[in-house]
Amino acid sequence: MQIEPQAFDRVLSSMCTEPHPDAREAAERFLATNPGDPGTYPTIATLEDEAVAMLGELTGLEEPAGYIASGGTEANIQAVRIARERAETRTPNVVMPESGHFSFRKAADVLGVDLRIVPTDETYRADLEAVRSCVDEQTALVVGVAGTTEYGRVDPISELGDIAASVDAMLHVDAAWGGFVLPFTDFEWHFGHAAVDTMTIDPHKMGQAAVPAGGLLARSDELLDALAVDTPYLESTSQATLTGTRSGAGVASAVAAMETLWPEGYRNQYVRSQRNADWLADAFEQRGYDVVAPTLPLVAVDVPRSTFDALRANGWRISRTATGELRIVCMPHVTREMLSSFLADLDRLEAPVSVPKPGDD
Ligand code: 0PR
Repeated sequence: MQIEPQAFDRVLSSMCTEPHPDAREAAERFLATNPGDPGTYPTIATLEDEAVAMLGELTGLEEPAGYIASGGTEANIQAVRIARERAETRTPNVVMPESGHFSFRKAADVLGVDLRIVPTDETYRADLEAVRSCVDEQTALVVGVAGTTEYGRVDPISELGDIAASVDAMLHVDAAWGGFVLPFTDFEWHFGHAAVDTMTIDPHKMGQAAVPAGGLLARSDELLDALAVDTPYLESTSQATLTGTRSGAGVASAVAAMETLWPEGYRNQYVRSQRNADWLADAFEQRGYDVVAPTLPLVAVDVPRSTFDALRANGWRISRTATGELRIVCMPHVTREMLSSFLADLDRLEAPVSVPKPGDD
């Protein structure tokens, strides 16, 4: 097979990125290992413990429970599953702001829970009044997002925790994308800041690990126990993961990326990405576009549909929010040069077309 994967030089829509060279190398070495069978593959199982311990360090948790999942979707499904298992009612509901990721829709569907979606406010964050009036005795879980997929916003996590506690529900924070940049901001988002029970934080997004490496964290082993099933013919006795055979490459690459980059490498990356996002937002504003000011390295801007289509036709990998704004995620592979070249294409495409006069060649 001679085909090479596509380059990253025009990718502005992805929440994944080029893995760090150390992560790539570790992934290749551990390609044939299965952390789903720790009795047979003890080395990768030990590495997974390390990965979870390091994720705990990022998220204010001294003795974290958790595992490296296939991605944010699996981690979110499992968090809903924990809440459902622990709920006393047989008709549990989950309350989530509309900015929550669509993986919760899958979770609700698979797990048979009622997903209640509440509006966000004018700052694109969970509307606390709406959450308060939506929760009830059947609420098993309240979801807050720390780094929303569309606008990079951080919900008021601590207040959501209070609301969850008022009805004896759990609090899950989805920091799938934001988790590796938030440690360098003033946001209050993690286990050390608020009554968070479970969290999604994905090394394969801002963590610069290879795909697949998602992260599910829980405040205590007891929460994870809600997921455990017996594994009669394995040397280990139970399994809390959703999938069986899992990617040792993902686990090893997550450890390698975190060992190399935590904390200074990630801090430098955050600063660089945030500067790029702020610079890009300014550049759009100077051109007269409406911009949703970036609070994390993600810019949303209102450009006409025809311009968006023309940029895509020019090879730019860009995507849109549900309401149609162009969305640019300043991932590690996104450089200032790329953004300048993107803006040059935008200027060229938006320039008034000069209509040739009769007689012109
Ligand atoms: N939670 C949040 C906040 C997310 O942004 C995402 C993914 C997930 C959970 C689910 O994670 P997994 O995709 O790992 O299961 N957000 C992006 C999306 O679905 C991911 C993405 C990745 C998009 C690569 C494009 C891309 O090229 O839109």
